[in-house]
Amino acid sequence: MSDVTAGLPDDFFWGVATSAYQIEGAWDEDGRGLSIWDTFARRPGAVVNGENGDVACDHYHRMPEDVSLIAGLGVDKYRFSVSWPRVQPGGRGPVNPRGIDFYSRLVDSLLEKGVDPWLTLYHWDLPQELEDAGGWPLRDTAHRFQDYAGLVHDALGDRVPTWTTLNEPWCSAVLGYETGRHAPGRTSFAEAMRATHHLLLAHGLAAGELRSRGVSSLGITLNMGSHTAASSDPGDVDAARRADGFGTRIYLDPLVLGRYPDDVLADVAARGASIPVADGDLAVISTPLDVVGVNYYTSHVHSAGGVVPTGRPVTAMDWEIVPEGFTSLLLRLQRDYSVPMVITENGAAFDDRLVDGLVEDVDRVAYLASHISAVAAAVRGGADVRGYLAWSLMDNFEWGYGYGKRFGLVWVDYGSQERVLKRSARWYRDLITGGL
Ligand code: IFM
Repeated sequence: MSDVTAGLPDDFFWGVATSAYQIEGAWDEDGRGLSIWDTFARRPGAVVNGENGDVACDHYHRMPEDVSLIAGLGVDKYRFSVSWPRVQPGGRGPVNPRGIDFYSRLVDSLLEKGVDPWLTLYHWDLPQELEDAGGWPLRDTAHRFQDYAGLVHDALGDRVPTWTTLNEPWCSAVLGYETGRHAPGRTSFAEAMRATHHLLLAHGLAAGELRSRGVSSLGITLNMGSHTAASSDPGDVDAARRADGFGTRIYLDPLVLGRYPDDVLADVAARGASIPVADGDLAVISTPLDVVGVNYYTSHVHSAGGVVPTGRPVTAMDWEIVPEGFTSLLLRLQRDYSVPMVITENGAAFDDRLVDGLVEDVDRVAYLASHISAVAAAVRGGADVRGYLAWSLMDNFEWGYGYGKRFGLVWVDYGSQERVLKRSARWYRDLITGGL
């Protein structure tokens, strides 16, 4: 066994991940409705170079060859997301048969090639009509999500074993409604807090819906990192506490422990906002989970004045490379929440170059090796981590950064839509199939 994976159990699984808006394209085909990202990306200045997901990796049309690519990597699982406006265009009403058919064919193709489909219901592409009605700050959106979960399950529940409700609700709530850097681009802390609660409620309602239909592998995916104080100065310690509170505990405490953390509620109130909890919500939100999906990219050191750079090497996103923060995060999650975990995303953007048909992305190989080692160290230390899914299968639309940031194991030529395995893809395949 490779040193990188030392201590991982024999049934540890491997995969790759993507999301609908980042790869599919076909934004106006086969009855797809508009999503908040279609609208936001057209807002001047919202995305670098004015780029958008209209075409992206054209995966909607190239799905069969992409499934062959996935299977060729030797992975056990492929995590994809369903585009809500593709299968239920306005976010209400009946299913769009042509939209759901795409996912049905995708699932069948994966199963034919021996790859387990892992379905995420929501990776940030809210139907625009629901945003126009109030978006995530509106409680009704959570009920619309429950209905949508049922529609997707009606069509795919017989073939998809693993279901994730939401991907990274922090991004939906905070980047979407507080900082305005993601769709829908609103800038209100109070709305972000309402959105946070309604996203969690949406998760709980959908989880209950799926559970009642017999789904036995159910979870939510959160983006998290380790937060440490730059010094023992009380201002620094409090900054780290707040970052952890708003980044991790505001989600996992209600999800796993059935309550919001008191210190976070006090922080929210101090900023003149509130979390609109109605009777019974916390019981819904804490519907038991089979798995918590962990998305890890970096960790932060905090001072009273903000995040403190530590001088470590960074990725093309300017994110510090901190594998040991990954180990400590997983051990802490095990200690505080004790739920099975899967790494649903981990990876890095670097300034890759295609030279003579090759992409020698040795920095990505080093990143992946050090982070998989970090997971293995956490497992040896007692963390219950069941699998690892690399972000991402292929280069794709990196939200506000457009196509300039490449996270893929596979290079995408956006002109010709040619796919080229990077060195990291070959390395990952060899790791999984025992060649390393
Ligand atoms: O590309 C994103 C993905 O959509 C969600 N998690 C983080 C990735 C890298 O920024």
